[in-house]
Amino acid sequence: MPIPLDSALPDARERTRAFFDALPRTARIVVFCHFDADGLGAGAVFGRALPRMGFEDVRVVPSGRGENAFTDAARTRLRALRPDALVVTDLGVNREGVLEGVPTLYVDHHRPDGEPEGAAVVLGYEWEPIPASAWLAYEILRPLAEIDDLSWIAAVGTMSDLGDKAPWDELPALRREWTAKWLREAVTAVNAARRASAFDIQTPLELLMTAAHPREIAEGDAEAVARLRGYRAEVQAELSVARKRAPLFSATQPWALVPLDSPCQIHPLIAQQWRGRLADRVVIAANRGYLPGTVAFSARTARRDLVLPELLRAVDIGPVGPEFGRGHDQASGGQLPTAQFNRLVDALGFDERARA
Ligand SMILES: [Mn+2]
Repeated sequence: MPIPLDSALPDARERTRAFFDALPRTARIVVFCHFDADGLGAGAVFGRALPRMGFEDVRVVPSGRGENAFTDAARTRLRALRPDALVVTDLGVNREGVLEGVPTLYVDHHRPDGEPEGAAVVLGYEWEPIPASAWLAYEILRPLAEIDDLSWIAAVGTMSDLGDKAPWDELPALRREWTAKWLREAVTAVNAARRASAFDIQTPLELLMTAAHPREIAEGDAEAVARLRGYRAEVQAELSVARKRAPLFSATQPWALVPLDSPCQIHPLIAQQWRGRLADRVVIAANRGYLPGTVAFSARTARRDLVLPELLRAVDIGPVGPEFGRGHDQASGGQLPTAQFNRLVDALGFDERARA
C-alpha cells in the first residue's frame, strides 16, 4: 500500500536531518545526481542548500552519458573525489550501494532494487503521489535551511519528470510565482543540453547552481544561452525526423517498436509520443546511434496493469547490466549490446525489421 506523501514526509525529513547532523561541517560531500532536469535540479537544490547549512566542501557531480550509478566506472570516478559522504539522487537505489564505507543518503523515486546496508534512504516510490527527485530534495531540506528561493529549481525538475500538471499541491502557486513560461523554457533548455550530441551537462548545471530565476536560463548569460539554443535546434531537427518513423508491431505480444538512429537522446521522447497513441501497447523507441555498439532504448506504456521493469527482466537474454529494465512501472528502458538487443526483440515477437 502506498503511503500518503504528507504522512511520509516527517519521517523522511527526520532521516535527512540525522544524516547531516552526523557529519562534521568540514566533510567533503559529493552530490551524485542524474543528468536530466529532475536529477540536475535535485543536485542543484542540494548543492545550494548544503553550504547554507554550514557545509564547506560540497560538489555536485552528474552521472555520465549512458552511465549507471552502480557500476565500477561510476565508482572509480567518485572514489577519486575522496568524498567523506555521498548524496545519491535520481539514480535509483540498489542493494550494491555506490561507495562502500562512505556514508550515503539516497534521495530517489524509482523502483528500488533492494537497499544497501546502513544507508539512509528517502524513497518516494512507495508514496502517493510519487514525487520527482527535485521536489523530494526540496521538501526534505526545507526544515534545515532557508531555501524558499530555490523552489523554482524543484518546479523545473518536477515539470520535466511529471509534466505541467504534476500532482504537487504547491506547483500551481510556484508556476504563478516564477511564471509558467519561464519554468517551461528552463525545462526545455536544461534537457536539450543532455539530449544533444554534445551531451553538455556543465552548462545547465552551472545555470541551476547560480541563477536566481528560471528566466536566466533562457535569457541570461549570452554565451550559455547561445549554446543552449544550438542544442535545442539540433534536438528539434533530430526529433522531426524521428517523429515520422512508423512503429513496428510484435506478432505475438502487445509490444510496438520505433527504430531510431540518432546521436541525440531522443528515444525517451519518441516512446512518450507513441505511448498515448498506442494506449494498449508497450512502446519501445530503440536508438542505435546514441552509443557505439549499443542500442539505447526507452519503453513506455499507458497500461496501468503492466510493470515494465518486471516484464523486461523476465525475458531471457543472458546477463544484463544494472541499467537494463530499471526505472518506473510504466517507464523503463536500458541499453544493450546490439546482438543482445536483437535477442530481446526476437523474444518479444518482432520480425527482423526490428533488429538493430
Ligand atoms: Mn526523476
